[in-house]
Amino acid sequence: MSEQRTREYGVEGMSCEHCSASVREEVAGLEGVEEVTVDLTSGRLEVQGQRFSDEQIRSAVARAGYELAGSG
Ligand SMILES: [Cu+2]
Repeated sequence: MSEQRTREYGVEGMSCEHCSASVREEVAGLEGVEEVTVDLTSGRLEVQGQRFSDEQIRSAVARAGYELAGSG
């Protein structure tokens, strides 16, 4: 059974479009992720898809070189 979900995260440290593009690419490459929206100004990351976990998102954001807000 496929369960569609939408989750929002905050990303710290993005300062330009290159940053947000890196984050978007890494997260979009995750299995189960279908749509990724990154708002550079607010640092908001919105992910739509199926069966992705917060931990996967955290790792993908880290690979891009950034951190989820409030992850400490
Ligand atoms: Cu940048």
